[in-house]
Amino acid sequence: MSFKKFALVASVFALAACGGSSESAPAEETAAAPAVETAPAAAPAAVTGTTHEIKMIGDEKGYRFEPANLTVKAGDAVKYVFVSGGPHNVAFEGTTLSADVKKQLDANFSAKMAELSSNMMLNAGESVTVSFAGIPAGKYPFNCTPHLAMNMKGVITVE
Ligand SMILES: [Cu+2]
Repeated sequence: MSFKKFALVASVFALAACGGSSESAPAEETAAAPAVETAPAAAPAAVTGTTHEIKMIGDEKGYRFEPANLTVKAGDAVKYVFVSGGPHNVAFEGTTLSADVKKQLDANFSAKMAELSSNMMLNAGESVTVSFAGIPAGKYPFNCTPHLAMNMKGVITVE
C-alpha cells in the first residue's frame, strides 16, 4: 500500500473515530497539503529581449494564430492578442517538456487558469504574454483550447 493511500485510509479512520466532530477534518487536510507540493514553484523569468506579437483570430476563414509559427531568441516574449472570434486562450503542450522547463514556462505566463494554460479571453484587445526567458532552445507547440478541434495551433521555436 502506498503512503498516500495509507494516509487517506488513516484519515478516514481518524474522521470516523472523531464521532462526527467536523472541526478536525479541515485542519488535517491543510496539514497534509504541503507534502504533495514538494518542489518550489519557479519564479517568472524577466523578458530581456523583444516582445513579439501573435494575433488570435476567428473569422470566415477559420480560427488561427497569426503568425502560427514564430522563431524567437532566448529572453524574448510573445504577446498573444485577441483580435476576433473568441473565446481564445493559449495552452502549451507539456507532454514533451522536462519537469524543469515545464515549471519555468508555466511561471512565465502573465495570466493563467491552469498549468501551461492562459486565462480565457473573451474580448478584442485582451492579451496574454508568455516570456521565453530561461527557456532552452527547442520547439514549443501551443494551441487554443476552445478551438483545438478547428486546428487553432502554432509553434514557438526558441533559438
Ligand atoms: Cu481560439
